[in-house]
Amino acid sequence: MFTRAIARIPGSNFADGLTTVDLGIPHLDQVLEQHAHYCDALRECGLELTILEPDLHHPDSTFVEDTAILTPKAPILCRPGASSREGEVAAMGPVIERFYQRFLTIDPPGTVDGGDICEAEDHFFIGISLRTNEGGARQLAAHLGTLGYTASTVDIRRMTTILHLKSGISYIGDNTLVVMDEMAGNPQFARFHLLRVGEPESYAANCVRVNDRILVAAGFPRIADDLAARGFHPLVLNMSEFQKMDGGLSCLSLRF
Ligand code: CIR
Repeated sequence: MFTRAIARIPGSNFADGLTTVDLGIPHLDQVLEQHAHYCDALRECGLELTILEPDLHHPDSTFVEDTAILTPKAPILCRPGASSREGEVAAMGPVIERFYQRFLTIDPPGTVDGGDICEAEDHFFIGISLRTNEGGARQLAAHLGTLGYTASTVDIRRMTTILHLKSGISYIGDNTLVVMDEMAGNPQFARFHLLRVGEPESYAANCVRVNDRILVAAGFPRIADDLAARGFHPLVLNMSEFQKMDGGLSCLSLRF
């Protein structure tokens, strides 16, 4: 059960952030509207929100998930792989300190983006990507080990279709992983029930279980139907403007 979440309102320079996709320039009014709906959805799931003001020094800072990993036992502050995003962590530290007594860190030259970390009960999959390097993954696995969790790595560096591990897999509870077809054969995922997402809907592989609901991106009816057929309760949200900047549902909040 989650009780809280942290989100940050997108800044007026949101469109200056990083992106690898060619889906056009986000429209600020729609960005803000979609973000507000996202926050409402988290409240509907029963969460108390801490909403941070826009940070104009960091156009990508609305993607707060990349700055920290909030485990039930302790938070770990990340060290983003993109230099333009490094300062986001310093701004998040004091916010996290309101809720936890201590935090662990990732030290240079290690890098870890929170979007590369997929928690499945007491096990953490750590994506090695263009953002999370092997040194960062080793530090993170060691921290998780001291907290009593297990961890393993999933190398996605050769995949051109996803930025972060969690763009391609989501753990949604009930021993179930939503996974892009391209990754479904990974033996590490064999012990889970797999809900496979085909190429036309692969963006929707990034979905988020929040208590008794699952946030799912709008426009991908097949995955929403599959989830409903398996007894999950999808809550569908328009993410078009965040998708233009490589962002998915999970990136917009830290849930704990
Ligand atoms: C970036 O490239 O860093 C941002 N434009 C998107 C970050 C998305 N975060 C995530 O998937 N966890």
